[in-house]
Amino acid sequence: MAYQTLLWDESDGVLTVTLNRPEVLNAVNDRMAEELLDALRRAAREAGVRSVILTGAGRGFCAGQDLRERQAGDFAYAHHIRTRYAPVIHQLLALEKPVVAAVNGVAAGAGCSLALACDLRVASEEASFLQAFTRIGLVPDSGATYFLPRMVGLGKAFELCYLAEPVPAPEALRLGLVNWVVPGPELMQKAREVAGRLASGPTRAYGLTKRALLRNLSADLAGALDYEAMLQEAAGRTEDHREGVRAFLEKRPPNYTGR
Ligand code: LHQ
Repeated sequence: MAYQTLLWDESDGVLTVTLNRPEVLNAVNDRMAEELLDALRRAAREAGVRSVILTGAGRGFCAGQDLRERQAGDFAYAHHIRTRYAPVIHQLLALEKPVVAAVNGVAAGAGCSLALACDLRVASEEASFLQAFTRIGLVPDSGATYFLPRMVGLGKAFELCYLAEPVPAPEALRLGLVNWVVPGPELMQKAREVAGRLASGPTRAYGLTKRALLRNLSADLAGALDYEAMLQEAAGRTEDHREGVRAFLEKRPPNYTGR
């Protein structure tokens, strides 16, 4: 698929996907939703991709649904969310490779949900996070009501969703919405540093760790312990595990290949 709304850039095992409709702060139209899903599926398939950065072109990260694409009231809302947004969120979580959001500017509505569905977030000092939905009489979607309370607690989630005020990057850091905040010019360097480190790590172990953390969000202890045991069976059979132990015993840094 030739991308019209995304940029795909791959180097040293790190794939950078850039949402590229800067004139509308990378608002999501049908084409972008389709392309993003395609790009994430491709990232899963390609063994050379060992970590992913998701960022936005221009001054915004993503302003959520393109509100000019259809007139308010004319969306088949449930169908639109089920067919455009939910598959992207599912794919981000199902992608068994680390995904880092490099949040370069405002992340609003479903654009904020996209950032929250990534594994890690680096934000520039100019970034902000906005639960824009209730501002236009809508309900938080695309996973916002799943991730927000888990990240910031239920009371704060209510505040962010009801009052729909932008959360500036330093406050987002304090709340645990982001992992790092850096000056704008250093954003991609920091994101590449994190994603690069992860791309040279034990890819299968990261993928299985992601599965365990996500699935065990809603497990009981017995279920969580058992699921971990099952995944360890798979991690224990990888070449990277053998290499990790060898490197430890030989007192040298490991050379992980993702196998
Ligand atoms: C936009 C947008 C945008 C189009 C900025 N669309 N053009 C799911 C399913 C079905 C239906 C509905 O929704 C959903 C999920 C959702 O995502 S709902 C939430 C949708 N998003 C929003 O409500 C956010 C709307 N945008 C804003 O509130 C502001 O643009 C923010 C706070 C993000 C940024 O404000 P400013 O920095 O002041 O920028 P701006 O407003 O001047 O925007 C720059 C341009 O981008 C402007 O175009 P223009 O031609 O006037 O320069 C905006 O119209 C355009 N733009 N967001 N979502």
